[in-house]
Amino acid sequence: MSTQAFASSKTKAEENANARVRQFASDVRTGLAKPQKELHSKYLYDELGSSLFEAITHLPEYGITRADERLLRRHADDIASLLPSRVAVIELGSGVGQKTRHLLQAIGGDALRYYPIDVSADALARCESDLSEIAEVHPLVQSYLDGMARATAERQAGESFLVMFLGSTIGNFERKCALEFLRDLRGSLLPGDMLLIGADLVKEPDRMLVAYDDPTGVTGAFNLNLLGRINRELGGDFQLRDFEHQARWNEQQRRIEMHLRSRLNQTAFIAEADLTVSFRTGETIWTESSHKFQLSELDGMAEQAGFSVEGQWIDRDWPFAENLWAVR
Ligand code: AVI
Repeated sequence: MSTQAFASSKTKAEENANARVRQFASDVRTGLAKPQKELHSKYLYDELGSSLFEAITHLPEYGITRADERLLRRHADDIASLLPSRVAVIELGSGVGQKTRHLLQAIGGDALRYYPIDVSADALARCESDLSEIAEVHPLVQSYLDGMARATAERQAGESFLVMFLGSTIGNFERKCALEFLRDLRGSLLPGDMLLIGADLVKEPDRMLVAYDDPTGVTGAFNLNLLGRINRELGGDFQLRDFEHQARWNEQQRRIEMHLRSRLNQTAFIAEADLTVSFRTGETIWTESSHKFQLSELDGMAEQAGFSVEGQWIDRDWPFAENLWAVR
């Protein structure tokens, strides 16, 4: 690369990074001005947040990842047998891609292309080194829909895509937004393409609550890191010790909500957002929702988003459903 080309690509990268900081600052300003203060859950996942989430997936109280992996391990051959014969795989929010290994092996073939999409470059680097013996790995450090556009642009003649959206990440969308997202996803696919989507099912509230408020405090650290991230990236002065993690089951909306509760009356300043924000004792910032699903609801979502249901596998130890949908 010439010196000039290098300087211009560096400037572009800097511009993108500045735009990301401005967007983060603007979202923080908007979210903290609401009567129920909130911060978008996508900001939980910087490099430290992604590592803490990876640790959550190993907690004995958090059954989602193991249920998802069990289903994929036990039913990989059944799932593969329902896929079109020439298929390339895209995974939204792959992380290190550990759960996907079984299905990639079951699909097989000499030149299986796998496009893991994630915001964590570290997780994707591990994903590539772990799975490159099974598939040609094309990591994409991008948002879901941008990554989808990049991957589907590489569709070859006669080929279909299998999109994987595992781990019940669909539950982190508000129900209405989940449907809009699935419709957008459907819009970026063609008839013959398929979606494998994992969804956590409603279960006893105590079991769900402890999964999001583990006694080791890993989920608490994951949640509090959001304030740490604001301090690091936006020049905030949050005292993390003056907030505590809280998980709540909202029965009416069938979701676990994570909040950060202020332990005292306090004020924080966020330089990049030019914002001073006050908290009363007990006031919370709502940081995440994890919606839980009924089986009948999942089939309705497929129908409304333009998919047909081709298969469903349920884990009995930790009620969780793996769903295979085809583009109609
Ligand atoms: C990524 N997502 C499906 C997780 C969940 O269960 O909602 C994120 C998480 N939040 C706290 N623990 C795990």
